[in-house]
Amino acid sequence: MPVTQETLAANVLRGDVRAIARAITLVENDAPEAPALLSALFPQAGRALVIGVTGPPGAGKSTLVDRMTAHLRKAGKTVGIVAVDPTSPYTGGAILGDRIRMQAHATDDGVFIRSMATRGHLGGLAAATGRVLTVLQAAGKDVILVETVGVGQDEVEIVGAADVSVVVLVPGLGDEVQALKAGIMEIADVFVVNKADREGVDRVVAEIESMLSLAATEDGERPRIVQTVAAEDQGIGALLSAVDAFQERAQRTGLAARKRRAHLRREFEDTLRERLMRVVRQRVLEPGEVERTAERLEARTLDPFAAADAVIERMKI
Ligand SMILES: Nc1nc2c(ncn2[C@@H]2O[C@H](COP(=O)(O)OP(=O)(O)OP(=O)(O)O)[C@@H](O)[C@H]2O)c(=O)[nH]1
Ligand SMILES: [Mg+2]
Repeated sequence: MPVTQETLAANVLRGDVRAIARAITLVENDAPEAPALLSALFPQAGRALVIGVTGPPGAGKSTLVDRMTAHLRKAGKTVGIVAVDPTSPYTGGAILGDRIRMQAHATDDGVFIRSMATRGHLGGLAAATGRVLTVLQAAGKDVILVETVGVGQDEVEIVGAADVSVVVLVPGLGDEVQALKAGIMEIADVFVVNKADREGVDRVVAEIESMLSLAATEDGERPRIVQTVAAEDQGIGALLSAVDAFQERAQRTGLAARKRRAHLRREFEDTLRERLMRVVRQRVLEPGEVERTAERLEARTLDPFAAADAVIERMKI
């Protein structure tokens, strides 16, 4: 018997693992069934606490996520994990590594783990991640952990869209802290200095502190800096406390609501842009028109503004 969309949505809402996996595949690939499915799930989403975890490659993000999951499970919380993996598509070594590391949770129905490739998403990676989060939220997960490598703008954006953004650094990065500053430092709600069993922890902490002392904050509160040894399960409780403390404060000050609204506005705008382009491709552009336009642009007999305006003109809007 074929599973109807309604049954699929109902099964996701029940938290059925196979239904969640199937639904994520549909929305990630922007399948024809995706819009109806998301419409059914969206009203039930929005209750989970979304924690973004980012940082340089190899900082220990997956190990941290794994340990945070164990702690959250002990506290009776259900957990969704989304690892946005740059070693796409689908066969990267890092995914395999994450899988093995997180195998401890593989038989636990209260944990759902999913890796996402970073390329090949219609409308972009951030939009695809948003859709995947909607599924996991509707499935009733209490906490969703999103891991990305903080190197690309997309990945930074995804973590910035979480309720709480955790930036993971490690000793011995040196100038990298400087390099990372522009992108991920400013989205940090909580800093983690992982691999605190290594030399140079104090220096990294001092660097973060001096950087934070220069930054203006809305309510005078600065992001907390937590030291962890993820591999030894040290500092995880303190990290989760810092996350909770941030979220409590954010809810009190209204920052949490503002963050969520800004994120949803973006999600709407991204989706609209993507849908508009699709309509234009299907109904307005003639076969080969884009190529012909490119040729005229190259010959400088047409400019991009005029070309775009001409298309809009034909849409009669
Ligand atoms: N010494 C030490 N090693 C750690 C610690 N935490 C993680 N590691 C090790 O660091 C390596 C990388 O850990 P991962 O958790 O895969 O790091 P990641 O940031 O997820 O890596 P990517 O996803 O590939 O960017 C592994 O060999 C871990 O065992 C720690 O606190 N101390
Ligand atoms: Mg990882």
